[in-house]
Amino acid sequence: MKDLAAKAADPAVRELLEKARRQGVETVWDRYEAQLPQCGFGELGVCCRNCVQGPCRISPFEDGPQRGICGATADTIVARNLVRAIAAGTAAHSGHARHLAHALHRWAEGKAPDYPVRDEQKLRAVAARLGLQAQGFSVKELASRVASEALAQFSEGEGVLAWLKSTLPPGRLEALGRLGVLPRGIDTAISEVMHRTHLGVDADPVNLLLGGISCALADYAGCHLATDLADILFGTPAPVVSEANLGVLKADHVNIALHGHNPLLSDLVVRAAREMQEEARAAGAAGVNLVGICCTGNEVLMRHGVPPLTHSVSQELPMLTGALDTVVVDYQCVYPSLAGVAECTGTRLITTMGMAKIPGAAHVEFTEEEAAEKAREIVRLAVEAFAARRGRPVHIPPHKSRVVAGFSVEAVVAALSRLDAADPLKPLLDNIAAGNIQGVCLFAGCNNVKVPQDENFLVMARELAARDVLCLATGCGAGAYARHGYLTPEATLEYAGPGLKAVLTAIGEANGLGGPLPLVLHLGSCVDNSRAVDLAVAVASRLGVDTAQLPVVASAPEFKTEKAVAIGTWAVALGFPVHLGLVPPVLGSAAVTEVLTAKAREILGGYFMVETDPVKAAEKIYAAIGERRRALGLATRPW
Ligand code: BF8
Ligand code: SF4
Repeated sequence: MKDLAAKAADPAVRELLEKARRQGVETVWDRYEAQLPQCGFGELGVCCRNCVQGPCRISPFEDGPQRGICGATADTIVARNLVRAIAAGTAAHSGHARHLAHALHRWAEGKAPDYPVRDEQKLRAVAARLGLQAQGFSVKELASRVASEALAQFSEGEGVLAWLKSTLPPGRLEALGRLGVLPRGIDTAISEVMHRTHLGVDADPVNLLLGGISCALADYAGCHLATDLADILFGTPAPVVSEANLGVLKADHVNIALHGHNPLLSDLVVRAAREMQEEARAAGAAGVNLVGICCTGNEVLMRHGVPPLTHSVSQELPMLTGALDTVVVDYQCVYPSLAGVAECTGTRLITTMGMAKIPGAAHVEFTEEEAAEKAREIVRLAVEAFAARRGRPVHIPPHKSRVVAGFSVEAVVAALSRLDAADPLKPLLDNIAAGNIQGVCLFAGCNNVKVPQDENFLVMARELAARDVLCLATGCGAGAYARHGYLTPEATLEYAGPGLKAVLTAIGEANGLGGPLPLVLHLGSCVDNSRAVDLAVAVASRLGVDTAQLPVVASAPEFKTEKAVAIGTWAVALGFPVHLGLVPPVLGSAAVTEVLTAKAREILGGYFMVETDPVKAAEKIYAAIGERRRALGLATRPW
């Protein structure tokens, strides 16, 4: 068991990992071990494959090659690799956003009947924020205008992108403008990074990093767009109670896992499953049981209370229960290894996007025009898979935790307004000023096979909450807290410091919960990091300070993907300290490392800090919060 503890903090994951071992099913942890020792050049970021004269690698030792064949230095290569990662992350988030914009646009044109506006209030709020005249327009007309505005963000335009201009404080926009890093279009920014990192274009590491920051700001616009449009199409989340972890599977139900990112597909599967319970019963099941994996899981938890099953590195394991009939995926963070596991366990793996197929999986091509029909087809395939699994042994680890999720900004403001209807942010600000809340930490990002799954998230939230730091979470980080019972009032009573506990209790009681809000507030999927920015910007505007002065920090303690790199970079650009729990592949360049950790602070206010030990990381975050409190003239407490 000791070596299992080094792989995952979640007992359900460990249980299935042991089962995988017994059955000889290969997992991500086995493949990681097979990769060891990993390439030191790659770890330092000094390997370049940007042309076919290479691959070139820069020696960390003085007597080895110090330049690539074209003459590129370690500084150039490290910077180029980093900004290419930002571009890939931006392409993923904004591809997701564009997909939503197309659906809204097609609905407005009468071509995608399954995507009506479900939250007119949000549509009107977004239109107003963008400065669009709404009065006198029908919902369809307004949807068309908002969708057109959204689609216009992608190509090169004049002036500041509407989604940046309408969501960031003017002072911050001015500062970013002076640095020349405001992107002119989302796709423009991505393509410019690909251009400038081609052989023989930009060789200046600082200039390259500025290009990366510009692209990361385009990523922020894409994330915010995705959140706004998903709310318009599927509803703005409100607090919801559910459960999380492998124990949410039900042996006698058709179990369908929704995995990937875009609610465009998963939200319709939720609706189809509700209508098709009878078909499931006709096949001998007690009903259809939907569960979520990764960020799609977050989307359907936030809006429908669908229980999250597992996250990120443990995504292969639920099939080993023998109870999972179908895993439906769209795109991003879906391990291709799922196909092999599905073959062993008889699970049906269904890909749905033309651009994201997996050899060995069934494919149901999703289209916006026939979305509801495709969703029903998927549920039907799952019912068939259930019928085929009867008689096979099932073992569901008995672990699950209660979850309270659904904290959109609108929901947080509504909860706060029960304390002060005229000025909802005031109780939050007063408590920050009084020190009952020392500051805020947003936990974001993935699990990474190099860290015992969830461990860093759990340790850091406990350490910080005990010191009255308000914890927010998104993505697989929020999933970790969900599976370990941290999204509950009980966790607040157990782990929060006295000030934080009092504040969360006052808000909870004012909202009729009879107890505190959860220890960690679940804001949604990774694109929903934009919700955290909205909250921070609202607080900054209310205080009349810049975001870089707020006692607010972001942390990605187990980050993995290029999307996470893009998010971390825009968080720095918006003025926040960002903690990373793994060492990013930049240490091969002292110059790049210096820019990310020190220079960034001078010019942006935000900066990266790397700390792999979770207790020390919490201490550093607390120190960063304290430093900002002191600068605002607020009292601090020692660690
Ligand atoms: O967008 S946290 S592993 S699922 S990248 Fe992926 Fe990372 Fe999970 Fe969501 Ni985000
Ligand atoms: Fe080598 Fe330069 Fe080509 Fe990179 S771009 S592979 S450093 S020659």
